[in-house]
Amino acid sequence: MVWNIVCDSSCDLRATDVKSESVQFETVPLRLQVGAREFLDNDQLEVPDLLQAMAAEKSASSTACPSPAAFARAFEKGDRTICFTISANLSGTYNAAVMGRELTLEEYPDKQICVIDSKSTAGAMVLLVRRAQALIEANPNVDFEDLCAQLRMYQASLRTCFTLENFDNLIKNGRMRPLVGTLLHSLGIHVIADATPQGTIHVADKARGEQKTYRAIAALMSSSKDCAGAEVVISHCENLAGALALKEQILASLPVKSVDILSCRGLTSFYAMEKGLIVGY
Ligand code: X90
Repeated sequence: MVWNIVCDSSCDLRATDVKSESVQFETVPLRLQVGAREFLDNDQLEVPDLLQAMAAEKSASSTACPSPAAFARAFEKGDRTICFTISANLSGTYNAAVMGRELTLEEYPDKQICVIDSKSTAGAMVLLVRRAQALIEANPNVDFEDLCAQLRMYQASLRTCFTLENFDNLIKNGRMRPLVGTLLHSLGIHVIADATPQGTIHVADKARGEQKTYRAIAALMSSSKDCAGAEVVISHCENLAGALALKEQILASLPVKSVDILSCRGLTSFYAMEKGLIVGY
């Protein structure tokens, strides 16, 4: 019995980040189009190269979800697969994974495949992968449907918020409404956004200066759910110093269990842009 955990590449884990005797882990890459150049968001992608190309490019840039066949190739490698995707309200990735599941089951009707919409991305997906891995390792014979139900409940308990220096790519690609008024024009204002329960982006708050921004993020986290014992994952786009300062603020003001820091892979770097911080908890 081979257990498979599959994610799209917006989950900021690399293949080497998941070590397990009993579970295989694979990420299916999205594609990033910067002017005439295409980057595949795999483990070989160098984020600084991507950011440099983005800064140099004047024409439109965009991203594209993986094909159903790419998911099917990943699903075929296991007997039982748990797949997490980026929010279906932000990307066609979830639908591609569901179609990939159908393709796989046509050929291998005995396989079991569960596709779960994370309604988020980045750290929330990392937490889902870790929970799936822990539950499978604790009981490799766990009932498949029970496991999927537990993971769906965990998904619904997770929250995401983020702050970016630059929302251009999210707005230009139609993933969020344009910022208005003071949000757009005041210098030094940091916009803090969060994920709605449906997996869309919502502007939640604003703050002036970095320390106040981190305090506002901690306050938003505390009002969004009971954070006692929560595991927190911060993804940063070339902003380790910011991630460390935010981690300190979270540990000082919330009763969370742990705060891990990861660097953004390609897809989250494309949208979070330089200095972006995304918090899953
Ligand atoms: O299908 C595609 O081409 C991918 C489109 C992805 C669009 C948005 C990615 C945003 C990632 C900001 C964090 C947002 C968390 C929001 C959760 C609802 C970076």
